[in-house]
Amino acid sequence: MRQRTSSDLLASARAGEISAIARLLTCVESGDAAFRPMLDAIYAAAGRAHVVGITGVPGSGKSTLVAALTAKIRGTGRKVAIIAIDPSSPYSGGAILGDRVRMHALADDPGVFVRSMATRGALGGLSRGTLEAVDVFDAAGYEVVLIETVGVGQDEIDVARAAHTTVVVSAPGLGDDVQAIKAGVLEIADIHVVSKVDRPDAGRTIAELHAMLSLGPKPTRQAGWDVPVIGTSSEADVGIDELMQAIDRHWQSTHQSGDILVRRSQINERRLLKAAEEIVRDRFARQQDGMLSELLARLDARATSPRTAAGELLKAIRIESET
Ligand SMILES: Nc1nc2c(ncn2[C@@H]2O[C@H](COP(=O)(O)OP(=O)(O)OP(=O)(O)O)[C@@H](O)[C@H]2O)c(=O)[nH]1
Ligand SMILES: [Mg+2]
Repeated sequence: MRQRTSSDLLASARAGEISAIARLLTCVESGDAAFRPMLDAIYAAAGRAHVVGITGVPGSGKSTLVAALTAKIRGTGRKVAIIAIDPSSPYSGGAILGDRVRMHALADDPGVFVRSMATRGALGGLSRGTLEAVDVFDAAGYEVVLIETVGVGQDEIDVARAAHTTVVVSAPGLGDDVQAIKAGVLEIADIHVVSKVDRPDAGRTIAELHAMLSLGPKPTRQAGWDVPVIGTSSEADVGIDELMQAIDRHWQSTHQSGDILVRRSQINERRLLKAAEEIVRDRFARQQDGMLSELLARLDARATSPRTAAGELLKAIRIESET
């Protein structure tokens, strides 16, 4: 078979060919420099999708919610891509698994693509591959990209920095306090969800969250946007419509306020700096035997300082665009 060129692949992906999308994802994940022109083409073709981060503590019902939300969004005709970071359930091989009828319907839907990404970036949080996977889906015409991350440590902050809209999920019965109340997490939410409202203890969780929001500093993420608290039940199909509408409203609001331009620019700045950092790290790693060990010896002897040594190293390895 003829080797497909990158523009062939991209065209097939845009036409909705699943195998072409899968192939592009494999290329971006490989990180191989040979695919850089393809990445450039993908990036150039991206820029339309609404990237929504869904985060929350383990077991708060994120995956179930993502499945229910995806079904709703599909109902409006939009295509949905799901990226699950460190998933424990219930995704497999590009489809959503589950015993619920709704999820079965999604499993056979060509307008839904699920990608699990088990690895984290070397620099912590979301890996470069995650954001490049977002570009692939975006370029392939998926209108909505949902990124599910388990909210442990830095991840929820990281997903908020990569998404246009961030949904923080809390659930009743996972502890005494509203789990969202961790340093920095209240502020990153554009939308709060209290899931599992079919449970009797959900009312208390919602009340606690409202109390926290009224006590805490006003979220400064976007002026003119009141962060809603939405109760949902994926089991009983409660609040999912409302959540979809809030997500859509937030998207429109960022466009009306011009905030979308700021967010896009912030996302690009982080990506640029991370990419540069990665290139430098790569080069440093390859420099192990030569100058690096010599500089380390001088550092050990305190014959130079880290800052001066770094300057010498950077000068010597001459990082150029071919990296
Ligand atoms: N009662 C009730 N249970 C739910 C609901 N949504 C999810 N659950 C249950 O909560 C548990 C965790 O759901 P998941 O969707 O896997 O939660 P998660 O946040 O994705 O979990 P991790 O990915 O492991 O962090 C499962 O046993 C679900 O069946 C709901 O609306 N109501
Ligand atoms: Mg999950």
